[in-house]
Amino acid sequence: MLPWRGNRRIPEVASVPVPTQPAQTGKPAESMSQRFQNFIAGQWVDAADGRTFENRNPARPDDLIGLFPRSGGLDVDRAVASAKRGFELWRSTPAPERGMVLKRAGDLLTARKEEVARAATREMGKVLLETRGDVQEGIDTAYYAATEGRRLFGHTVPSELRDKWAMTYRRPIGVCGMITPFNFPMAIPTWKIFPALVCGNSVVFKPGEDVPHTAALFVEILLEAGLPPDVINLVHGYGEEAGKPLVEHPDVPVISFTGSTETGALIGATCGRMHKRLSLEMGGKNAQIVFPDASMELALEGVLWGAFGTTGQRCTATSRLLLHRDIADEFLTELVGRARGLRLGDGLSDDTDVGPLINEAAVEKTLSYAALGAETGDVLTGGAPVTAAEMSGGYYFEPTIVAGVAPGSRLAVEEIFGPLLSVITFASADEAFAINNEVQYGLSSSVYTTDVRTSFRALAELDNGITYINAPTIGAEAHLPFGGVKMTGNGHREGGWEVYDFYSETKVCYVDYSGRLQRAQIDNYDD
Ligand code: UN1
Repeated sequence: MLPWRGNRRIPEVASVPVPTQPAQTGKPAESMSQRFQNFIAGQWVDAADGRTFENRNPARPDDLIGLFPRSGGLDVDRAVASAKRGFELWRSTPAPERGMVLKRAGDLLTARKEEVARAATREMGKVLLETRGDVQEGIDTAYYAATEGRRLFGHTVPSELRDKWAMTYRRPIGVCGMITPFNFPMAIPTWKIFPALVCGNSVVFKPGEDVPHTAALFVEILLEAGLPPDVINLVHGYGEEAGKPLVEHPDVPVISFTGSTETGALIGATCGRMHKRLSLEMGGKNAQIVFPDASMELALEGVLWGAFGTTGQRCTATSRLLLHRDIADEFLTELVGRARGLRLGDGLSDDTDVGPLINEAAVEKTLSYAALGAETGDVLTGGAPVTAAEMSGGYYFEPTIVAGVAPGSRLAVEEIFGPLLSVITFASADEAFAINNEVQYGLSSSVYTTDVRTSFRALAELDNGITYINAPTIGAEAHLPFGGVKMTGNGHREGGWEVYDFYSETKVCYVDYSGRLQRAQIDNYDD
């Protein structure tokens, strides 16, 4: 059993069914064939050309969750036109009032937490304990953003001239295009959409094609909370067909994307050419570093959770374990035993520790890295997909640990996004920190030690946006800035207080009440 399950069992809500037909007014129109729709210009509508794609449960692919619109450029055009109208309305709504809508969204998410968590697990596979946490992250983000409606501080500073006032305030920017991944189907959309909304922007939301149902529930909740319809538009579909026209649309000045570094580079090129404001959250190759003075129990629990929680599908997942050579053998023996004890299964089942991967392509990718591990290292456990008939054809992969990985080799530097942990040994803090830093990514890092000097050296020297001491590489809190350095990001942060800068434009205001021409940067006091 995984350490994160602990003793504190959350009582199951008795068989809450995942609705295929949300109950509120303004609901997506769905037929008996579970057909979902886009939300554009205040209406639930099909894709312009009527095409659809299937959304299936990765734990049992014969479970068809529904058909969703396979949108294209025309749908995006309509959504952007609507969002432009919404922007005009929303920008003039007082920010505290905008905040109240988010407060109600937080309340509704709280009331529907179990239902949304179940829908999310059904479509993307991670265990219920985790999708509940995912929804909770959205709730926390809602309440933080709601109160920000009463702050959104500008600055008032002294002017260098007499009888002159100088200050700044924040203005909304316009239509924001939000492109989100599958792994946090509620938290990540809320990280982007709530701050954008409280700042007065409108939104076109293109969720990951593996998690459209959670996105539909989210939009439904926003509408029920009182968000005016044109302010939020939902366009389902694939990145190349629906995401690309959104990124390229001239009336969308802001893009926020979470996903692969490869796709982020393409988006970055377009946004650079079109002078768009862009926030990128991309790959990671996060390391947990364990020193001999650490609590071994704590470090073992940390790496199990960091590497195999969410089936390794977090940008913050622990993908490398850096072990001091003096403790490596003992630590690995214990770790392998515990990894073998993890129970794979449907995330909706109470007995499951690790759910399936998101799809077949993810299984193949993880398998190719496991094969590389067999060639170049030592596969201590796992290494193969689980195809047993009793697993309902789900996309399961054994938790895999590869030891003897050479620093700089592909297993040591490439993002896998699956349950595969590469183990590297080191002899000194200098060496460990250098190995941590030698990858192109820089999201999170974790150091297990009881030495205060090693701890503070790590905080200073590790090239990551987030460093944990005695905690795993995953688990960032919603009210602190989230993001990474190097190829993980492009300098922006989500969450916390910093994200409000991204979603607002600074207006500088000078008011001269001297009644005469005063010239800045010129000595006015002696004339
Ligand atoms: C991600 O993996 O894309 O810090 C986000 C964490 C979570 C968020 C992860 N709160 O692991």
